[in-house]
Amino acid sequence: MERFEALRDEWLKALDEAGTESEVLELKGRYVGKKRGKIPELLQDLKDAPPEERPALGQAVNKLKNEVEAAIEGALKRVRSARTRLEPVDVTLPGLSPNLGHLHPITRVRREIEEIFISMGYAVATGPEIEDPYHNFEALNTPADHPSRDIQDTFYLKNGGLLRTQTSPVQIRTMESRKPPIKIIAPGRVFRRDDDVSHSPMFFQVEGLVVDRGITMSDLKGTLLHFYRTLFQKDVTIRFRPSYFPFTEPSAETDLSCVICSGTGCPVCKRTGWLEVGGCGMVDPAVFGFVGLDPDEYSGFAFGLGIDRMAMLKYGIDNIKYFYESDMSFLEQF
Ligand code: 2U9
Repeated sequence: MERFEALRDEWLKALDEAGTESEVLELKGRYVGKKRGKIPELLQDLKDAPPEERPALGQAVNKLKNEVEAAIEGALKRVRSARTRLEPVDVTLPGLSPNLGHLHPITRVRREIEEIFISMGYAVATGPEIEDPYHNFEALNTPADHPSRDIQDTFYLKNGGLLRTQTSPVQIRTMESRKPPIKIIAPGRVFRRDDDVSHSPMFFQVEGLVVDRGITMSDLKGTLLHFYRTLFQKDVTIRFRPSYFPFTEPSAETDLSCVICSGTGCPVCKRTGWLEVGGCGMVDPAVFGFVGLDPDEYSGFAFGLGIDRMAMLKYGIDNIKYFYESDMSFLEQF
């Protein structure tokens, strides 16, 4: 027993005097280490003690073991906190750079588009993604038997609502609540029952609306030309092809001279030199009727384009689905 007490005093003193973590760990190995540690050795020696003394000796060794282990823990805490306090930090070492991520390519292109229109004096308007048939169709002069209202094209909700198929209802809501002059773009998510390499059931659109006295189709063409030149940073041209939309009259498809081959013909423009990039037209007088504006006093132009399509052309991407798969090896390239 006396021998144990002498060992304990000696060991606790040594631990108390240890100044570094490696010294403490070295003592730990020497006292309680599984291989050749002093305490495991003492436990081994118990086998040679007379049987009647073994229980008392065993208890004493265990007590010693507990005390030494507590002293080791205490010593480790002491040297570790001393180290944090005393060791200088080299502030010139390169830090760990956190992976911050970045904006999604669709968000980037949407913001670029917004900036271009803001610089032309437009306000950015938003509205609900769940709409009612009146704002999504009726007020846009799209009667109940129009094919775009078909169950095959539109996601209808059980409560009679629907997922907006275009952002035009935002413009209807703006005209319901404000008088002209109106000059807005409505960017946002839209939904259609469509699914192939260039169509996703959910995609992003920007529509624009300008309503005032004396607005003409040449205002529309000049606006779109400036917009496409700024977005693609290229001396592109546009052409209007006659088309039909229920909410515009006259209506046109906008073709853009191919941003890849500049009009000489390539696989992206299917060798036509032109890319179909959106639709546009003069606001149909019937639409003004729905929002209580006098078509004899006011005229307006409107246009629509797909943000996904712009991003695909800008970055040379051939499948719209890449934007929505959250595949890091794709997204990290932007
Ligand atoms: C109001 C009146 C008129 C918005 C317009 C288009 C033509 C159009 C689509 C082209 C393909 C968008 O990317 S796309 O899915 N859009 O062709 N949109 S005119 O006309 C309006 C909008 C609101 C009150």
